[in-house]
Amino acid sequence: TVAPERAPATHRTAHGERATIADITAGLLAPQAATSPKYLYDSLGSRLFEAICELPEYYPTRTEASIFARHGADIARRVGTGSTLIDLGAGNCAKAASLFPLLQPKQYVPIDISREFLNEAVGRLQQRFPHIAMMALALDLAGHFALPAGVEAQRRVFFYPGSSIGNFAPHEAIAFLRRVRENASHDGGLLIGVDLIKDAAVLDSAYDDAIGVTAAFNLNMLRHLNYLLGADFDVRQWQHVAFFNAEESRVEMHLEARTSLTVQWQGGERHFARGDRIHTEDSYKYTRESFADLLAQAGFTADGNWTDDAGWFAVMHARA
Ligand code: AVJ
Repeated sequence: TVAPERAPATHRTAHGERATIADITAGLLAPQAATSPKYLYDSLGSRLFEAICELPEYYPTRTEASIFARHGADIARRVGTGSTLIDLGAGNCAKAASLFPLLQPKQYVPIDISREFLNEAVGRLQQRFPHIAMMALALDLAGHFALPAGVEAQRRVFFYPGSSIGNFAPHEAIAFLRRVRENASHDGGLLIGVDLIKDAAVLDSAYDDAIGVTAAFNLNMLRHLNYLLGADFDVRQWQHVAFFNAEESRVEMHLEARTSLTVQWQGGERHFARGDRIHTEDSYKYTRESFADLLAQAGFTADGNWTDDAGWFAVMHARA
């Protein structure tokens, strides 16, 4: 079953998220123009992200998978079997499904903003794992979220892989993890994937790959904004810029004007000089210590972490 969406369908991204013209306009008109990374994900954007995950330069997905493959038994000992596995931003549910044999959850609760996508994935999964109770929830995790009564209250384990936490600034990440903990009850936990600080050249190429898939992913946001706002961005007038900002410990993505130009949309217009940028995404990187500290600030107790040989990515478990 999928919970009904409550908010009126005004403007929605391909993932079903409410996109307010006013919000996007405020970002585009700010002294440093910026947009939320959620606008990277229309249907083409989601497929481009899937392609990014196959790139040799984009190490997070395969490195995380290698950690689960190598340390799965140890991870399962910490997490325990028979839990209620709550998958935050589940998408196609593939990552969680690959852990079912190890974690043997009693109930699986995938949460994603895109209801249709989720419904399809869960339908298929339920046939493969008929003994696991499944309850798909279409929820926007950006706000306060409360889990409905059908979600088992005992042994809730929240699963947040892929370093999705990196899109939050640290203070936002703490607030988000506090909300997760509030939903976890006393005997719950969190299993999370965290991307680690590493050589800047490795980070730079992971977000600026040789064949330009990440560039296409970033530039595609302009097409999406054209659709959402009725804007007149000319994609060819912009270029992808991505780099590791060591001071802020984050990879930044920007779209940079290649020429002097003006963009108009429903409710606004802005001139961009050549070289001006729109800040489209931050992807924060941590050390194992700095992330353990962040977990502690959110009220969690760190309980096991695993990494790859190069120390590029970490999977961490914490108790509520
Ligand atoms: C989906 C937020 C984890 O930050 O690595 C990939 C998104 N952006 N390449 C990341 C992304 C550019 C990704 N997350």
